[in-house]
Amino acid sequence: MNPVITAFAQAPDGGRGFVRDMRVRWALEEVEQPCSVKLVSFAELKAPEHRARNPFGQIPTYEHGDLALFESGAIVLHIAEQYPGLLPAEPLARARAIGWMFAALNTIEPPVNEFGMARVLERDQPWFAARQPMLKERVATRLEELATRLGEAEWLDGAFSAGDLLMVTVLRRLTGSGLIEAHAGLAAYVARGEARPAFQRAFAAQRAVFEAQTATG
Ligand code: GTB
Repeated sequence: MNPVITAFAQAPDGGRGFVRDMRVRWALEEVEQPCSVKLVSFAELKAPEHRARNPFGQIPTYEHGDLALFESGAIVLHIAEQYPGLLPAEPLARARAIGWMFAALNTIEPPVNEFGMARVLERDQPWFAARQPMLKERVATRLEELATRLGEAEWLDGAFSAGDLLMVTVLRRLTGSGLIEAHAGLAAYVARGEARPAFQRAFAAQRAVFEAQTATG
């Protein structure tokens, strides 16, 4: 049996691959493992059946055999540990790659998420405009630091790893904001990630959900 992952039945991002099922789909494509996708409506997310998979009523989740997992980072780490291709075998390089996974999720994603969610959910608030420069500055600071570390390198630490996979998915969320575009090295890094055949396959699969949903209204 293939693993089963969950994704939104109605993509809120217009099929741009910004939702967190994308990182799980991409990881599975990198290690060439097929999966089944269970689409969940917003109402179903908060129903007991889905809360048994994820107590917070969110996607993505991952079920395979006796294992049920939530949290996209934990799922990607599990996939990377199960199959070769996403983590170096050498222990120290492996530890550093896992460190980059945490950096993507714990250091870069929080300000990126706060900035993105404000633009989606808080536009009508009287304090929206006043808060934007602060949120933008927090993201810009982290991007500057990340760009400095990446320098001219292709990936964050040697060969492409699950750390790069997560970092690229986090940075993609900023597409069109001007923040990534301000750093040619980071923009090229994201483009390299997006050019990977596994990314392209994962992107097409999540995009197909959006297109099917658009076709049926
Ligand atoms: N820490 C968890 C993880 O990494 O798995 C966070 C999971 C999470 O935030 N899931 C979101 C969700 O299920 C979808 S990805 N939200 C429903 C809810 O909380 O009720 C977040 C997301 C949403 C929308 C866009 N977008 O429109 O661009 C991008 C990302």
